[in-house]
Amino acid sequence: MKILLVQPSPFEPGRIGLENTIWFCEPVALTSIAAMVPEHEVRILDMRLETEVTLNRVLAEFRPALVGTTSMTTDCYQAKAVLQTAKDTLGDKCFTIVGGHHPTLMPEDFFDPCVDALCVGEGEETFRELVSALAQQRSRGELDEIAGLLLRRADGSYHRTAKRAQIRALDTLPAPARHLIDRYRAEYFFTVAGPMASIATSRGCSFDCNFCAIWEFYERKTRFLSAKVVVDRMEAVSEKFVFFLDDNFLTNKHRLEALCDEIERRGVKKWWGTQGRADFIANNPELMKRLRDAGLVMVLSGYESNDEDALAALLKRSTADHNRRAAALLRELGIFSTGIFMVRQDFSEEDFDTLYAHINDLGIALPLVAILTPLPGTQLYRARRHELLTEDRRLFDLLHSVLPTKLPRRRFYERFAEANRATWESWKKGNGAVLKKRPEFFKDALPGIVRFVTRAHQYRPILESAETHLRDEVGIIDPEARMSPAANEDAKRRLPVLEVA
Ligand code: B12
Ligand code: SF4
Repeated sequence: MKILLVQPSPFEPGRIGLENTIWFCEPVALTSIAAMVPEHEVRILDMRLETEVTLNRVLAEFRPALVGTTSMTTDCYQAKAVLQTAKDTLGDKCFTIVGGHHPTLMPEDFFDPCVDALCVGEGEETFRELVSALAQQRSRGELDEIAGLLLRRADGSYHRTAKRAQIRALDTLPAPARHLIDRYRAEYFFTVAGPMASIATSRGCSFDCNFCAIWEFYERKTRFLSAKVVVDRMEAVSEKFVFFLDDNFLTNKHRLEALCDEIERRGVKKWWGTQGRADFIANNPELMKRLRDAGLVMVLSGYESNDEDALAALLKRSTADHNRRAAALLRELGIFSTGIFMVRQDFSEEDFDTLYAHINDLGIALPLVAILTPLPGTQLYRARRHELLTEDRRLFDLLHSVLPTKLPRRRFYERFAEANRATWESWKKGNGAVLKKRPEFFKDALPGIVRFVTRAHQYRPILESAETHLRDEVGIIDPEARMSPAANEDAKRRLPVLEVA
């Protein structure tokens, strides 16, 4: 059977997002499910790297019997557009399916005639069974027997099939079918590290931060690839740089020790990065040193805030002291710390000043400032849904405020857009430390450094401008409604004319 899997593109070229300069990674969801159906003819299109017309052309030429796409919240409309294009081109001969975090956590966003099915939760087994059933031309009614789906009925309603049990032993899954993305592989990077391969080595997280739905998506369970299989996968990729995609990689000490043993024993020489919590880093200096010696060169951590009350309110279960100790340790070890910090809607001018001063004090290599966003599926969303200014999924990208701000909105974005410049001291301190301690990394990363600097320069004008954020809201957030009543009053007092984007 012919299958086309499509990674959607952002809805507007050049829009600010992580993928511009910070993190652009291979479509692991799609290579993972593709690996489950090796007997079929599968193609993957990464529309972030293709021209707009490619999808139409490939649909018309390849004429797949199944088109699948993936979606996090921000990709919602573009994912639907992919499936709509498939239906428009091929009609009902083509079965369409979407999977990923957003369809699992907010399925109603995909209840649309162009969507035949939604994959709920993990996709490997569900996809394999679905493809097998479609290849045998089983009737739509018989698909009801496949667990883990929401299936569209003739009357337009969706039927939820049995719950799909999670795959217990991740080692039993085949390695993702990366050969299907060979032509894109040179393009994927994390900051200066690229070309970069991505490997997901665990699923789930044992914490329950209220702004994150990872633990809900994976039903509070965490599962791991064994150290042996992780290193098999590392060895199998030709890229010098590897990113472990796990949301919380730094968690099971026993596994991390085993991973270091395995990397050392097999003499694997790769630079790798991952995501991990500041409290783990701060509390495990010896293990962090071992990981560094095994090639760890960058860690992305949610530092979130300088304020204990704010950390507690997010149910983060770590402290500002952990943040401080983690940042210092990473500098000392020569590991790049990428830190995410959250700006809240109740921020005053002083709160912005304090946050930026705190970041400079921490001295991390790459501070990323984001806006607190109640992502669909999270506790925060359920608690604050009634306050949302919009449900438009394009603005749930952590770079726009979907809640009213205390400062006048333009001022809020002006302060937010200052983040890069205001935290320059931190960049200098954090990067300087790594440069001194790991000069050999910079040698290997030289082409990536050139690309990073070029792209950063290219995107600076939009990244550092409040106008970009306001522009994106035009037609989505009502300029009157988007001010909180208090901010509105304040703005009216201070500004002769209420400026709108
Ligand atoms: C890499 C990554 C990115 C990459 C892009 C990834 C991509 N390919 O598009 C980048 C860096 C660009 C990115 C950006 C963002 N990301 Co991100 N990202 C991830 C991360 C760490 C890994 C994704 C991955 O490959 N996972 C491994 C694969 C195997 O898992 P999977 O995607 O869930 O796929 C499985 C199932 O979902 C299902 N499935 C998925 N798709 C399909 C399709 C079909 C047809 C089928 C049958 C099944 C299926 O089967 C797969 C195998 O089991 C996830 C965290 C995570 N654990 O997934 C966050 C995550 C997806 N990101 C998230 C967020 C919030 C963002 C941002 C909004 C904010 C940010 N982090 O700054 C931005 C948005 C981008 C924008 N421009 O606005 C959230 C999404 C929450 C949500 N409600 O959608 C996640 C879950 C992180 C979190 N802690 O909550 N991200
Ligand atoms: S934010 Fe990180 S630590 Fe918190 S639940 Fe999500 S993945 Fe786990």
